[in-house]
Amino acid sequence: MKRKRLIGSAIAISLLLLLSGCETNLVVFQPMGPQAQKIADLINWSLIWIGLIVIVVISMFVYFVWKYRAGANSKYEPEEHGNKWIEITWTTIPIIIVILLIVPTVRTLYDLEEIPEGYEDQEPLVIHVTSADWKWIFSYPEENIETVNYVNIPVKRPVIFKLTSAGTMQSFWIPSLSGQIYTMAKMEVELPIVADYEGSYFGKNTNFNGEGYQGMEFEVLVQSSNDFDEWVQEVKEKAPKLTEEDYTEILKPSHLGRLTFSNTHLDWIDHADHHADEYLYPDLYYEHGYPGQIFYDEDNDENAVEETGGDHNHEH
Ligand SMILES: [Cu+2]
Repeated sequence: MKRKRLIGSAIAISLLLLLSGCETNLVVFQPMGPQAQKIADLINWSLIWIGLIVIVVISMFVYFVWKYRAGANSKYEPEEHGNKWIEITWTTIPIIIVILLIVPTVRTLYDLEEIPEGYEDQEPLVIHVTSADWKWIFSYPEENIETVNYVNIPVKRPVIFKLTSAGTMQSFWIPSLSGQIYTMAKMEVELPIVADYEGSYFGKNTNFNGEGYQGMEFEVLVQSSNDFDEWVQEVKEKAPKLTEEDYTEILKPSHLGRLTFSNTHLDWIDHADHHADEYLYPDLYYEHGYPGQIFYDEDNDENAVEETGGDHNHEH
């Protein structure tokens, strides 16, 4: 009776898991561009091998439990030392497994840093991405326009995101189109992507950085190249100019809706530059009634330079 009930609830739980799995939108398995496709392929490849390993190991476990059960006639010989065949087997198989998983992983990692095959001869659209708590700022230097919390890109044209942060570290992720990449102040990382289908995709910050982190989302609108050009033209004509004062205000920890400007902050600051100011406002991060704090590492070289009045002066 007891066992029956146990099996019954196990089936119920697995059904629940499987069914909820169908309802959840697993974006990672619905790639909308070549980069996301490579990631999905790698995940599938790994899942196949992980599945095979699990099946083999559990089958062997069940077999040996059965073979050496009480009352069975199998002879137990624990002295396997010196058995060349067994030792070669349990050394070779893990090496093969590791190679099968590592080679495609490393190859994919390098592939994701390049413009995908078939798109190399097109001129890529360069978009600077600046993260601040808790918003995403997109600057189009060529078009001289800037958006906050949304980014429009043309379909089937390579886009190179050049990412940096104005202060704390964030993580940039558009699950339908790309892998995840960290943004850091005073440095720049590049993420090339291509979107194969028009449509609206979501992107978000996946790095915990304070109470507003979960609202740090943006929309990626993939448009036909005509629609994109029209949109750029419209922004140039109708959007207001961004001033340095407004921009400093934008960088403070807050949730903003969508903003659009007919110039870019790159005119006066590039946060990727090693000597750019960091925009950190610890007083504005209240947690359980206490303001935030910047923790300095005692043996951090840069702090040492600041204390002795070096050129890294971030005070205002
Ligand atoms: Cu510095």
